[in-house]
Amino acid sequence: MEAFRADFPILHQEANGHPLVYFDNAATTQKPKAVLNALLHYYEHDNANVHRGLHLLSNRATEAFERARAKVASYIGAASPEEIIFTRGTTEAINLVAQAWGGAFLKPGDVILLTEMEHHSNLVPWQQAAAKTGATLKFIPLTGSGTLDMEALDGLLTPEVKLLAFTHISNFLGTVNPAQELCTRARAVGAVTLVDAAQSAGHLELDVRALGCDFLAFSGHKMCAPTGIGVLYGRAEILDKTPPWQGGGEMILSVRYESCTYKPAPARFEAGTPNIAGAVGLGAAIDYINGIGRPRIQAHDEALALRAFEGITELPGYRVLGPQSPRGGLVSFVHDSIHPHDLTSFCDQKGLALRGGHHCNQPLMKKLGFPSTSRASFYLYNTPGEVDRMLGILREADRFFA
Ligand code: 7TS
Repeated sequence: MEAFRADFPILHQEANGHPLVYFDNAATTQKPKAVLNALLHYYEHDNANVHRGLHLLSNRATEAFERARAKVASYIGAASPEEIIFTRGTTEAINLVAQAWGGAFLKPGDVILLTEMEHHSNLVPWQQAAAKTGATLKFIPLTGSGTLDMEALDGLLTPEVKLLAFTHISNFLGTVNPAQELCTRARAVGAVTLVDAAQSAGHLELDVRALGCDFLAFSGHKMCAPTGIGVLYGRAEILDKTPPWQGGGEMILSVRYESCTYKPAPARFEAGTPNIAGAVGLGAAIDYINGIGRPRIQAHDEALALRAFEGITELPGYRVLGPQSPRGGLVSFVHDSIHPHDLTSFCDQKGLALRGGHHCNQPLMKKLGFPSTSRASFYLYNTPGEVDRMLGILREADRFFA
């Protein structure tokens, strides 16, 4: 995999006088030249607005935009490109579902079932939907090792549950949730399912039909694509009955002064000029990832996470949170006596980019009793040698702060 490092120009620099080690991939990944070139090519050759101009460039831009939609559809096994809605990212995709679907179908007495390990993006929109509709929030608890308590699910999955929304991989604990089983069991009580695939889409193979989910959301920037582009997959039957959430150009069939009629999905959910270049970049990112192969990326990321898990666990003073396996490509850890912010800053001084903070998981962080943690998250261009360098720096920090 080390050969792929050459595709990422940004990796080849020093940080604070040391070779950069970029371990903040759960926040955002770096972009390969293939994606940067696709953006440049689009702006140098094809740039125009989509779906409207009757001219050559507009037609080329529209074709590039729709080609990207088709690539996304096949990347996640959707039945057709009409099931793919372009959004700003995971956050906007979930807000779309919470406001448009939730606003239309949730009512007092209904239950929105989440898990205790959701990113704020898959929590706050549901708090808002609950406040507006009178629905109630409930949470699948965690076991001591940081996995979902699947036995508690039996009692929670009552007919009142109208929606189960859960993260595929926790961006805080690294836990991989049993997405297919969760969707099957939710469907058995008639609940709609939403999978937050922000931490899985760039790392492992996804097949929305095999998962059996109704909605799935992810962000391009966590899988080699630019920021500002993301995806909401919605099963055709459910999108057909979901009303729009934003109004504007491109989402209407005809408009009178007092009222209008809407286009079918996905246009109904894409009001205004979309992020055309972002979609083109996402298409290029998908080609790039497919060229390597997700099973290879997944095996690589998981091997780095395991190496880090075992290495950090053996260091004096440190503890890794979450289960050892199965685990996505990240580790969150704490030291007995060093504040995570001091530790993360110490690492930065050595050229190692970690994330320190609450990782947008404040309720769980509070429940577990930590102010924050340090997190290392890996991607296809990281190496075992970099993990070993991190272990050396963490050992140094233990001595430095003693
Ligand atoms: N869901 C999960 C599981 C995430 O990890 C993130 C971002 C989001 C949703 C939101 O994605 P966005 O692209 O819309 O912002 N996670 C992180 C992180 O772990 N550090 O920074 C952002």
